[in-house]
Amino acid sequence: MIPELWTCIFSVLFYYVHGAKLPEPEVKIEVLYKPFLCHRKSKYGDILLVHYEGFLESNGTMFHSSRHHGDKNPVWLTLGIREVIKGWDMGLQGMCAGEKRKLTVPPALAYGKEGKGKIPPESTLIFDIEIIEIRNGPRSHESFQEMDLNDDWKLSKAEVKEYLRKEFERHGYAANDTHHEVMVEDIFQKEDEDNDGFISAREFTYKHDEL
Ligand SMILES: [Ca+2]
Ligand SMILES: [Ca+2]
Repeated sequence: MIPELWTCIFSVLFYYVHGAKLPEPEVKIEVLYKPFLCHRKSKYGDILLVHYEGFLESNGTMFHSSRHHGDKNPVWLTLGIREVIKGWDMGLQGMCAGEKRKLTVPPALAYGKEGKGKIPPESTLIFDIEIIEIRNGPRSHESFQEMDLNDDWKLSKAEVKEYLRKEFERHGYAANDTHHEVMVEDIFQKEDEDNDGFISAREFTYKHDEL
């Protein structure tokens, strides 16, 4: 068969496989301030200290400000485990301490059809968020042993995925295979420094991105 025809068939197949899907909802990210010095960037599993203001896109109403409401302290959160809305898990990655971002979060990545408290159903939300501090998530010897199910002193992708599934359940969220696989790939890309397909105890314990 002539190559052009193959290309044509492939394009048609590609259209049917990918074109039929609804577009994934996205967070719009605007960087308002980026510090000159950045020793490390936020990633899945990090613990972040943030100050934020949240607004309704529809009429500009501020529904929360961590600086003015409650105890007026910044808030701690763990990134990437759905402790916060999806829009934050997606929009707060790769940030430096001191960086400020404006996130525009569609309802599907925020409080959806239900809304919550002062937030009406189907609201697009706008957040001004400043990261005050970034800390490593738990990287103790104990948590490594807990993850290393077959005790071979290295973590396979299956073991990390199983750990994520348990963590999600522990926090009261339904397990999500596709989401976990994306997270596992992201984790291995950053942690498996010698690319052997496993995270060794050494790779797990020592943080090189802070040097
Ligand atoms: Ca293992
Ligand atoms: Ca490795």
